[in-house]
Amino acid sequence: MIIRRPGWNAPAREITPEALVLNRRALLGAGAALLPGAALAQSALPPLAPHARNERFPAGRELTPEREATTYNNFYEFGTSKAIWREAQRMPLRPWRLKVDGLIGAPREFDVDDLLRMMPVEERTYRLRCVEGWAMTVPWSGFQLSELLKVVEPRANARFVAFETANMPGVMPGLRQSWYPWPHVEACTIEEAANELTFMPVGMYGKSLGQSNGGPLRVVFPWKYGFKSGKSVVRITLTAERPRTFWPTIQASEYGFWANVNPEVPHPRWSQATERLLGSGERVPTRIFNGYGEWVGGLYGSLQRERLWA
Ligand SMILES: Nc1nc2c(c(=O)[nH]1)N[C@H]1C(S)=C(S)[C@@H](COP(=O)(O)O)O[C@H]1N2
Ligand SMILES: [Mo]
Repeated sequence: MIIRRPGWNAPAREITPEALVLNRRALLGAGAALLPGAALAQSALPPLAPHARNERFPAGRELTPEREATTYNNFYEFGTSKAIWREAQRMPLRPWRLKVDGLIGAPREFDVDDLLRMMPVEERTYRLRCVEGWAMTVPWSGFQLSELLKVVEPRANARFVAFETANMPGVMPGLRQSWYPWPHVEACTIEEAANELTFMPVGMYGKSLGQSNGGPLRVVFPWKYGFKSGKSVVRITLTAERPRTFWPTIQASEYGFWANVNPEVPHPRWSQATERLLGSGERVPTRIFNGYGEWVGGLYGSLQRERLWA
């Protein structure tokens, strides 16, 4: 039985796109493409199972053209330019395992495809604001992190959640830049992790998540600057102490732990008052918490002495 709740629409895509089915067959038949280490091209990724669209978090702006969102990226493991999408195709997306460890019932390891069968996958459109001043609006497919937390049973003393990115020196030329503190780890509090906005995308625009946007599995915090939204996650660790994270280690005065979006708090080298939309190039005002204050504003009442906005 289908129960319709307000804000929920019929499944966005009930029909498997034909091209994906055909590509998958070709891939399974070809065999060679499945040799260990062979990258799965975006077009050959397993199609996403049909899932519902959750419209409780209206984006209030047009979707960024898919082409822009998938070819203009920050993914320093592949280099510091925005044009890493071709290079990133070399990262194999299967097999992919996610470890969850630290202060939980017992350490767990999930195959990403098993995880997708376990988790309630849905589509949500979020705005994403990079600290550099550009922004995009993307229909992600994924699951709420809180659903995974329920499964792994956090212990009472777990206060932080860290997300670690894959470390694949063979295909990630950026790792040779040894002055960066690899692997990429960013973290949040357990309250932020449990918030209903914290999402683990496995797809975008109705397709499996490709390499350049952090496939096969990433995290997104739509109310924080984009550098908190770690890509290609292989490990989630619950801790009692605040973990040492990537960007604050590089430059704490510019990129802090909290990184909540605030147009009134400039970056030391530029204003954060406006943002440039990928695609149209239009400049629009930036909103506090990137417009998500209704859901997350309450998380910070007792933290006023922290540097919440950098
Ligand atoms: N592992 C990893 N995750 C990362 C980054 C990175 O360099 N490495 N860049 C971050 C930054 S600065 C931004 S703005 C977003 C960009 O996500 P997108 O390329 O999907 O738009 O990813 C974030 N996640
Ligand atoms: Mo960013």
